Amino acid sequence: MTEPYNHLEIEEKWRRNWEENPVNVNDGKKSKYYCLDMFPYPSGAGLHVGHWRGYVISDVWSRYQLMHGKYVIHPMGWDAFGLPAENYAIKTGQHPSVSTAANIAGIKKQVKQIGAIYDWDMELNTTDPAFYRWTQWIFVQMFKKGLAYEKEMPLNWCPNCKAVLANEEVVNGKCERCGAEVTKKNLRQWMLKITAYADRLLEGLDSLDWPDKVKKMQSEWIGRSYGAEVNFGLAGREESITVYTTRPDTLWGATFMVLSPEHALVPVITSPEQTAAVEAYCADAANKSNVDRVQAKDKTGVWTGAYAVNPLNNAKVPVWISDYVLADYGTGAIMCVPAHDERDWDFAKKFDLPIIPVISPDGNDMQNITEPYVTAVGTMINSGSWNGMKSEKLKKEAPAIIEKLGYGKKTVNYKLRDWVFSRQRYWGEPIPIIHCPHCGAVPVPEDQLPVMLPNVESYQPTDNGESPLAAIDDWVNTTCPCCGAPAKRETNTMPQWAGSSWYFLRYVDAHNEDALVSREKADAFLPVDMYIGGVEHAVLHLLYSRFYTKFLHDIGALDFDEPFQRLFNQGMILGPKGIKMSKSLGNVVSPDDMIRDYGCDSLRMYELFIGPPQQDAAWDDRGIDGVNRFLRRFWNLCGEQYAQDYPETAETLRIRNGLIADITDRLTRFNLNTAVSAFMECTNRMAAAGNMDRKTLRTAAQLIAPFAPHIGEELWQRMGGTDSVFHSRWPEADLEAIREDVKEIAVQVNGKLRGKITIPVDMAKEEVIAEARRELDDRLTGTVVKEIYVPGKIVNIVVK
Ligand code: ANZ
Ligand code: ZN
Repeated sequence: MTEPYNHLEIEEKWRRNWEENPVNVNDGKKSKYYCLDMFPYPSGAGLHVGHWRGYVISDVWSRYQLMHGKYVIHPMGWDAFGLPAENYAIKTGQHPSVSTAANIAGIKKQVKQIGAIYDWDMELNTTDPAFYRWTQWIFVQMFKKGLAYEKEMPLNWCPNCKAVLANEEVVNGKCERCGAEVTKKNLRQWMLKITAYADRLLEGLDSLDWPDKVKKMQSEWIGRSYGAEVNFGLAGREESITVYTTRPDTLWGATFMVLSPEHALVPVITSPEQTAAVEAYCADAANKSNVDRVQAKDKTGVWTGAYAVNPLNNAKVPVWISDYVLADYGTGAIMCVPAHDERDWDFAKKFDLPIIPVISPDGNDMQNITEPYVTAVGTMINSGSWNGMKSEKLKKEAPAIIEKLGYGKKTVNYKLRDWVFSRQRYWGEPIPIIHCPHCGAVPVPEDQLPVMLPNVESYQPTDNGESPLAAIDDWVNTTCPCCGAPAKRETNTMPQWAGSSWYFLRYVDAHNEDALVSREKADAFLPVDMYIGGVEHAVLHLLYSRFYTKFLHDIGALDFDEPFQRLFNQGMILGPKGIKMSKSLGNVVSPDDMIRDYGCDSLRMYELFIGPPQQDAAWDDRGIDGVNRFLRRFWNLCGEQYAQDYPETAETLRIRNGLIADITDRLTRFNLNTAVSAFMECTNRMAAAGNMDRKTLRTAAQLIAPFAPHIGEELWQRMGGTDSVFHSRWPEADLEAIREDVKEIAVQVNGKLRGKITIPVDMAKEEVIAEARRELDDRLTGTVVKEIYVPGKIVNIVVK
C-alpha cells in the first residue's frame, strides 16, 4: 500500500460505499445522540467555504458520538420560504416553487460533498405542504389557546411603490427598491403572544449548556426589570400621569417629567400656547425608528405647558414630551432624575432644568455636580425622611413603600414584545384563518389543513398593503366552517421564522401524516443534544424555537420544554483579506474547486485548522495546501511503516497514548484547530521515531476518521480493519504510558478553581496560558490583569 494518496479515488469510493451501507443505523439498542445543524436557506448562489464550517464541525462531533456507540440523529433540510425567492419571481416571472426546487437541488449536491453522515430519509423542506400543514396546525392550536390574536400595527410603508416593506428592505429609512422615504402605515396584523412565556423563557436559560454570551443576549432581549408605577397628579386637573421607574428610591430627585409623543395625555394637557409646537414635534417623531430615538445623544423635546405634582413632596414639576421616551415600554411616561440618569441629564442640560442629587457615594452633600452619578449607590440625601438610608436597601423597599402610601404599585416590566406574525407576501405559509361576517376569525378545521398556497400570476405586493393572495378571488372567497355563510380567507402569510421555529422536531418523524411528530418518536429521539450554527441566530430563531417548544409541551405534544440542550456557535470564515465574503466584492471562495484540487478531507481539515472555531477567521489558499501536504505525509507514513510491522516499544506506546489523550481532550473541548495541529505534530514525531507498530498506526487512522472520514476509513481498512472505522470504539488512552509526558494542571480565576487542562510537561508558558484561556472560553469575563503559571501545577488568571 505504498501508492500515492489519490483523494479523488478514495473519496468517490467511500461516498458510494457509505451510501449503500450507511454507517449510522438505529438498531433500537443504542442510545441516541441528536446533533443538529441550523438548516440553510437554499439561495441561488449556493454554498461557499464559510457555510461549510458549521457543517464540518457538526459532522466531526456526530462521527465522534458514533464511535461511542451512539445512534446519531444528524439531519439536513431547507428553510425555503422567504423574500429572495419571491423577489426573484417578481423579476423573472418564474414561480418561487420552481426556483426554490432548483436551488435545493444545487445546494443539496454541494452539501453532499461535505461527506457528512446526514440521514437523507429525514430531509425536509419548509415549503412542502406536507410540512407546512403542521406549521399551520401549530398556529391553529395557538389561536385556540388565545396566543394568536389580531392587532393594528404600524408597518413600513413605501408611498412610492405603494407597498409594505420588510425591515430588511428599509435601508437608512429609505425604500431599498426606489429610494423613497419610508413612512409608517397602520395595518391589521396577526400577533403571537410570546410575552405570556417571558418568565419561563428567562428562567429556562439556567438549565441550558449554552455559551454565556448567548444566554445573556436572550436575557437582555426579554429584559425583565422590577420597579414601581408611580402616579403624579396634574396641577389644576383631574387626570394623573403614571410613570414606570426602576428607581423609585430616587423619587425626591425627580425634577421634571417626560411623556412619549404618542402618549394619550399629550393632546389633553397641552396648553393652548404650546399646541402648535407640540403638534409639530409629534408629527416629526412619528417617522423615526425606535433605535434612532433611543440612541440620539442630542436630545429634543417641547414643554406641554402643564405641571405635575410629586406625590412624595408635592413639588411642582414641568411636563415635557420627548422622543427618547418610547410609547410601548412601561407606561410611555417617565419621571426624570437628571442627577442619576444619563438621558435625563442630557435633557436637563439642554433645556436648563433643575438637577437635584439624591444619592451620594459618601453621604456628603453633592453641590455643583458636573456629570450624572449613574452608579447611584450610596446614602440618600435631599430626600426628606429617607435621608441617611442606604440606597441599595431603599431601592428594594421603595416599590412596597410607595404602594403602601397609595402613590402607585410594585410592577415587573419586560422588553420582550409580542411577535408580529403576519407578512403581506406571497411566498410563505398562508395563515389558516377564515374571516366570517358573523363568527369573526375562525380557524380552518384541522382536517382541511394544509391551506395550500395557490398559484398567482402577479407576485407584486398590492397597493393597499395586502398580500398578492388578496387578488385571487376564487381562493379568497370561501364559506365559514362554523355557520356556512360566505366568508373570506386570511391573505397574510407567516414570516420565515415560522418553519424554523419547530423543524427540528419533525426530522425524527418526517413522514408522519397524523401528527407533527408522534409522542413515541419524540420521547425516543428528542430533544436536540447539540445545536451548531452561527451566532446571528442568538436571539430570534433560538427564542422563537424555545417558545414553540414550550407551547407544544403545554398542549401535551412533547414531554420536554427546552429544544436545544447544548449550543455551539461557530465563527464566520471571511474572505482572504479578512472582509466578509460577498458576491459583490468578488471574494467568495467556492468549495467546489477546493474539493477537486485537494479533496473533501483536506477541505474539512482546513476548515477546522483555520482558527478557533468560535472565532472568525480569514481564508488563506496556502492553508489548505499545507493541510493537504500533511494528509499526504500521513498517508505515506502509514503505508511505509505498516508494511514493516515493527514491534511495540515504550516509545510507540507513548506516542499512541499521547495522541489519544490529546485528540480526545481537544475534541471534547471543541478545540478543533489545535486537534488538527496535534495530528500534524504527532505525524512529525512518528516520522522521526520511524518505527511505529501497527496498532499505533491503526489508532492514528481511527482518531483522524471523524475529521477526515474518507482517508481515515481507507487507511483503517487497509491496515487490517474488517468493518467500518465508524463502528470501532473510540480508543481510550492508557495514562500510565504517558505519565511522564503529560500533566493535569488546575486552571484558576482569581485563585478559584475553574477547570483543568492536560498538557505536555514541556509545554511553553505562553502556550499553557493560551490553553487555559481556551478552556475558560467565555466563562472568563472582565479584564485580565495578570497571568501566573506555576509550572506543572497551576495557571491562575487574575481579572478585574
Ligand atoms: C427614574 C430613574 C432614575 C430611572 C434613575 C433610571 C435611573 P429598564 O431598566 O430598561 O427597565 N423608562 C421607563 N419607561 C421608559 C420609556 N417608555 N422610554 C424610555 N425610558 C423609560 O429602564 C427603566 C428606566 O428607564 C426607568 O427608571 C425610567 O427611568 C426609564 F436614576 O425612572 B427610571
Ligand atoms: Zn360564520
